[in-house]
Amino acid sequence: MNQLKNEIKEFAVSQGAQLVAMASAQAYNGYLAEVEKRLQDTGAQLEDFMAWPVANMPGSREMSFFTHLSDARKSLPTVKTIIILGVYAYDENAIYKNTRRQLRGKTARIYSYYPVVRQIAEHVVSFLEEHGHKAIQGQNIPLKYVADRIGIGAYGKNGILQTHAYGSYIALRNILTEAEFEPDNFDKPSTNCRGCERCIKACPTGALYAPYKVNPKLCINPITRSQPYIEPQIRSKMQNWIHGCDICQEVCPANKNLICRRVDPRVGFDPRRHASHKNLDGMERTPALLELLTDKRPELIRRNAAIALANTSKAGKEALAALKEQLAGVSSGLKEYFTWAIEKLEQSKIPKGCSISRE
Ligand code: B12
Ligand code: SF4
Ligand code: SF4
Repeated sequence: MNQLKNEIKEFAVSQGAQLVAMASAQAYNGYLAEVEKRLQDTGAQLEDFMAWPVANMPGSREMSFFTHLSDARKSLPTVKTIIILGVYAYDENAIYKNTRRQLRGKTARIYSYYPVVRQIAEHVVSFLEEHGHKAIQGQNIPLKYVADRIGIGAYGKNGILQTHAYGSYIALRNILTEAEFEPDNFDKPSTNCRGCERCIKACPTGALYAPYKVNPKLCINPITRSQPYIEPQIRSKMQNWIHGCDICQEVCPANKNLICRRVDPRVGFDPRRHASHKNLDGMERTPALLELLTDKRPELIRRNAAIALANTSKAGKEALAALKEQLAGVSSGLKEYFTWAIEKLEQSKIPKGCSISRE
């Protein structure tokens, strides 16, 4: 089996994985206790976590998703080994300097690489099956928690797994298999986290409410991807993020000296295979805000683009004209955001010290 283990690792690397590690399948009870505490602290519900209920799972609706994650046997009852894959996601498209002055929206770096790590995982599953071992792939376990325990990396205070070679920009995925492999026994790495708490200070909405802890109700990531209504005071804090948010990773010194990789051709998104990307439609490559406002895009993206324009310091006349042009045709749901964005941009044009007459 050791030879097959090495072959699988070599195969995953040949397919583009930077990290491959194996752990024995077990239940993660410490994880569940922490989730319960998180739910109590924040009053968050399943939707806030971008999670989904799991049918027939005992316990509350909120816990069903996490209970499912907490034990790999709930996804594959005969599982013996968990294989974790990691793909480095900081590429040449991810250089976002000064985008708040450039009518350009930002998308979370790791999301572009979910389709990449998923495709590699699918190939590894086929490889295992060809060798007679049942396997499935997905996000069936608490990936950071398991990766931290087996020593692929360690938690930062921003709540994200950090690695020495790739910082925190690593897209993770698991394979569960009936094949029994010797678990990897890495030395626990010293953490990259310097404890500076820049991540906590920089989080614009206060979503990082304590070291390691995220309130999903305030996190820009789920807000841009789902939330039906965004309060005006949160809109102003969203900067120009239109799908996800990387602020707590951008400010982190552990990510400062990363060398960006070449873009993997598989980052092109596939809506049939990854539900959370159904709104992107190739946006990672052309996140120009004015184009995202148009009715060629889903409502959620148009809403986020309007908010991002309002938060873009040099948006100016061009943005105002585009928002006004679209305003007449937008749905009643979108109208509020477009009107808010227009007002915010018009206000920002008024020189300081002037007052507005409302007559
Ligand atoms: C639910 C979820 C979310 C929720 C909740 C986030 C959260 N931090 O819990 C929301 C929607 C907000 C979210 C946001 C994001 N997510 Co998310 N998310 C998940 C998901 C599905 C489960 C995570 C989970 O179990 N959360 C529950 C909490 C309780 O678990 P935990 O964060 O591991 O908490 C542990 C620590 O707090 C630790 N702990 C507590 N106290 C202490 C003290 C010390 C000293 C230490 C060391 C540890 C520690 O114990 C807890 C229990 O184990 C995973 C996929 C998966 N199946 O694993 C992706 C996942 C974690 N997300 C991911 C990403 C990329 C993001 C975003 C960066 C996306 C973006 N750019 O917009 C943001 C980051 C926000 C942040 N700062 O965490 C990646 C992370 C990759 C990585 N390198 O770590 C994952 C693994 C998905 C993937 N396939 O790669 N996410
Ligand atoms: S910003 Fe500082 S405290 Fe936060 S994760 Fe990075 S090193 Fe740790
Ligand atoms: S992803 Fe953005 S909003 Fe969410 S915790 Fe990090 S900095 Fe805060």
